[in-house]
Amino acid sequence: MAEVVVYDHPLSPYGQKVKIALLEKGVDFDAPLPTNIGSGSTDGEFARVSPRGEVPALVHGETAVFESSVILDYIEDTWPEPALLPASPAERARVRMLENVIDTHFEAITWGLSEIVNFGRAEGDLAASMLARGGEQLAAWFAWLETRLGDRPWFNGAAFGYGDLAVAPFLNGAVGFGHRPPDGTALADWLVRVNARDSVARCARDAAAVAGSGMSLEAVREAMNQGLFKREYRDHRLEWMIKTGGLSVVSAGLERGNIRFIEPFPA
Ligand SMILES: N[C@@H](CCC(=O)N[C@@H](CS)C(=O)NCC(=O)O)C(=O)O
Repeated sequence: MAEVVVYDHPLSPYGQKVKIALLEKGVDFDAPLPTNIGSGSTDGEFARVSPRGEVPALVHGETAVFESSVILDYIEDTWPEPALLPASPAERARVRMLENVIDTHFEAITWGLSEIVNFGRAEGDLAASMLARGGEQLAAWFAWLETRLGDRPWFNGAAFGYGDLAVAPFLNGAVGFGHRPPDGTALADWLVRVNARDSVARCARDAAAVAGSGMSLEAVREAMNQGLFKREYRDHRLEWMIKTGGLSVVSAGLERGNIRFIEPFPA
């Protein structure tokens, strides 16, 4: 058993951020899949260390940390070499803002596409219109990211770092739904460059292996009907559903009891 445990699901871009940081720093870790993840009723050590029932959660000796950005701070503080954050306060703030935008506004879109494509939450015209709007939103974020990258080789600056691991898993997620940065853009070139990095490539391979071995859509729908999934409709994800025309998806989920929100943590 490694000294560090990261509760994880290979498809989680947040989990990938954490694993990329550990791989870059050469920290050995185990990455178990929590039992019942996504069911709304997790248990054991995972439930204790991750009261939201979310991956990633990191356990290192007596220390347990949830929330990927907080975990990344813990990793940087505990294993400072090689440094992943840029050196100056202004540059650190720049990549942390980038991370925040990607974690919230960008991820909500790929999560929403997954709810429709993989979990069958909408059908027919509604599904088509939500998928189209999601594609338009991603294209707009690609254009914004192009301006953030500017003429830097890496989002972090002169070398790969925090700014890059905070973007790569999420862009790869969008590519998985058929939305990629336009050819000839700096962002498209960066995506090729970042995916050549061993740490990023390993996480992308693990994610692709799980995606390729996933349940059929019929099996997922059957599992939903049996109440085996109760997915978290949190903050920006809920906003995405509503602003993209999926209020009826939220209502249906509430009626059927297959979506969940965060409750107060056990005392
Ligand atoms: N803000 C959290 C988000 C983590 C998160 O949303 N994880 C998802 C997987 S991508 C999860 O575990 N969801 C559990 C569920 O839907 O029940 C972080 O940065 O760690």
